[in-house]
Formats: sequence, structure tokens, C-alpha cells
Amino acid sequence: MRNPLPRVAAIHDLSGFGRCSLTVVIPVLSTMGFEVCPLPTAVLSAHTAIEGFKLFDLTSELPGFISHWKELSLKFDGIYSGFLGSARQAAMVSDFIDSFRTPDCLVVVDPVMADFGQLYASMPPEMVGEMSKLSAKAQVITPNITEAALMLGRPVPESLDETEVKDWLVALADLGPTMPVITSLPLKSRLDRSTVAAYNREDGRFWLAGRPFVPTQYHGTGDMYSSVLTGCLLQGDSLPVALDRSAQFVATAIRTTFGYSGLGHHEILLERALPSLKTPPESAGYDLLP
Ligand code: PXL
Repeated sequence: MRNPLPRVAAIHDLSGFGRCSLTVVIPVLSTMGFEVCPLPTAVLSAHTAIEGFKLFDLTSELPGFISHWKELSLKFDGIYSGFLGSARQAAMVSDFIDSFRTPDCLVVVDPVMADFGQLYASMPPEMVGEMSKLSAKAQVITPNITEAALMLGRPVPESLDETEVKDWLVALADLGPTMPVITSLPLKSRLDRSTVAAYNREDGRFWLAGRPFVPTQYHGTGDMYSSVLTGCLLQGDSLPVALDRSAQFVATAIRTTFGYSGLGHHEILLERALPSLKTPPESAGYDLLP
């Protein structure tokens, strides 16, 4: 029997402060009508961009948690992984996907490792190769431009034109996923916009979506984007509509927060934006990349 509430295994860290990972994934997918089963990869006092963070790595606990889920014969409509507590966890997540994936299960891997040209503070360099291998197991991957560059062994570009973007997406699809999505894309013709690009290897089409830049940065927006994208694809939206809906959601959260004075980069008002997930999509703002 199908799950009456579609169920998603969410393999991410739990950070006590600083919106990211499970504190984003759970409310977003829950608001969209999914049951989220968290498999925490690490517990942190605060995310790794906040100085003095404490990280408790759960690598040694994961096999026991996963065995218990096997004993319970849990079935998932989606498997969505993100920040891992150690490079060794990538192989565990890969085995998890092999064990729990069914023909209709959507697998999304967000290879969370880096941003703004740099690996996150807790990331060992071998995570790059491990995340690239893990990406081969997914239908959808959602690296930002820094993660895409690391996975492809290319320098982080200042900007890319349309032809280069297509080349990057095809190179990511060559790692194995059917639908690579690149976020924070510095597209030459749209440097005034926050842009994502995607490729669907199954129909050979390339897509662009985005929203005008707001002159600020908030942590956790990548996790918001990938969470909404996962929910949209699970609820049956097409890839371009899912790209656009996710961009719309992140833009709403950013604009809601930006209007207040005195809120820090770690304080995006996610809860204020959640109700917008219940409304029908705005007229779709995606483009085909010719
Ligand atoms: O948002 C990505 C992310 C997830 N989890 C942890 C992080 C970060 C980015 O800094 O530190 C713990």
C-alpha cells in the first residue's frame, strides 16, 4: 500500500541555532504535506559558519538506526540527503538508498560541502569525491556553484554564459544523476538575479529560474531551496515549475526578513514564509535555456 501521507527520509544534521538542514527540511516538507523521518548525521550547537560551534558526529550510530528502520520495513516515497557528519557517511547513505529505494521513490542528494568558493569548516577534503560518488545514486542533485565546481574539478567561475552553463550541467549529469540543478549560478546575462539552472537528461531540456537579487545573504537558503524542490517534485510538479516555486519561496523568505532592521544573517524568518507553500504557484517564471 502507498503511504497515505507521502513519507520522506531526511538525512541531514540537526543544528540548534542558525536555520539549516533539519530545522528547515522538516517544517518545509511538513507544511507541504509530507511525513518527514529524520536520520540525523550530526548534532551541532549551531551551524558551522557560527564561530565556536560544537559538532557531535553520529557516524557510529547510523548503522544501528538504519538496521532498526529495516526491521520496521519502513517505506519511503522520497529520500533526501544533505550535510553529512563525516566522509564515511557517504557510503552509508549510498547503502541506505540501495536498501530503501523502490521504483517510484525520488532520491535527491544535496551535496552540501561548500559555498563562496570554500569548503565549510567541518568538511574534510575527501568529502568532495564521496559526494560525487553519492550523487550518482540520485535522480536530482542540487549543488551550489562552488559545490558543482568542486565535484567537476573546475575552478569556481566568476560568471558563466549560457553555453558554459549547459556544459556544466551535462558534466554533472555524466556523474550519474538524471536532473542536476545548479544554484547560486553567476549567469553572465543575469548577474542582477539569483539564478538556478537545471538539465533533464531524459528529455534533453535545460531550464532557468530565479528572482531579482536582494542585497543581503541569509544562511539556510540553499536548504530551503532544495527542500521545496524536493516537495514540489514529490507532489508531481514538472522540473521547471518546481525550480520556479522553490525560487519563489526563497525570495519570499528573504524579502520578508530583509524588511526588518537588525536581523542577522542567521535569522531568516522561515516560519513567516511557510504559509506561502499552501498557495497555488504564481504564474510560472521559468525559461527554457536554448
Ligand atoms: O546550509 C548548509 C549547512 C548545513 N548544515 C550545517 C552547515 C551548513 C552550512 O554552513 O554548517 C551544519
